[in-house]
Amino acid sequence: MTQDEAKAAVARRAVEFVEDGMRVGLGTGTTATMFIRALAERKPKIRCVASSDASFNLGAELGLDMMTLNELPEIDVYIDGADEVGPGLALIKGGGGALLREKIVASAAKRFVVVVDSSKVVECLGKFPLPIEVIKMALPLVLPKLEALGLEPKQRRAKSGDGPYLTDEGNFIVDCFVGKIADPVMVAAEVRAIVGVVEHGLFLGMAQVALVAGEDGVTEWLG
Ligand code: ABF
Repeated sequence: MTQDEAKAAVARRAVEFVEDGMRVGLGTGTTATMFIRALAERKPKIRCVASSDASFNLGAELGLDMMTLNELPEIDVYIDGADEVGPGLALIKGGGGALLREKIVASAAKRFVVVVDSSKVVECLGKFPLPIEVIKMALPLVLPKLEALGLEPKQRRAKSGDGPYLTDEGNFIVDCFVGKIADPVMVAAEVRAIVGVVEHGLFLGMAQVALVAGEDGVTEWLG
């Protein structure tokens, strides 16, 4: 099974978590995009919010009833990918740059189902660089503080190579090359305490279910 086939398999399985009448959070990234497409094919009678402009626009284009959190502040199920899934369904997210809105939508959901291929599953978080969203003017203050924590921060550049990467909220992203995050709760608290940090990509105690696709098909893990 290729990585794309695995992503497609979890995306299809995730559709089973959605029932007519539900308020559904749509995630961001390639796996979430496959989920949105598979969901829209069924023409469900649901209302949706999205964790990025890209997913909002895709949902609207495919005929889903897209709303804002203002109109739909409570969500039954949020379905999104991740960059790493560690013990206890602790996650690193934000490789796609949408971590702030992803965490906001996840926090509004009764149930967060994370959808990944098995290459994302790790015994210890941190091999994938930890993304941190930072207010633009605070960057010169935040970078040395992240360095002092030993997090090896590097500002993300735009994919076009043209200037810094900007999130949907107009903030910078700093990727931290940690290697191993032995104590994610402590790192989350240290990073959050830095003034100018808007949010970090550690999603701890947020996901209730992980759908993981590997050679044996899709397995369901509970957090
Ligand atoms: C979002 O998309 C992000 O949190 C994460 O960075 C990415 C997952 O990657 P993929 O594109 O492989 O689904 O879920």
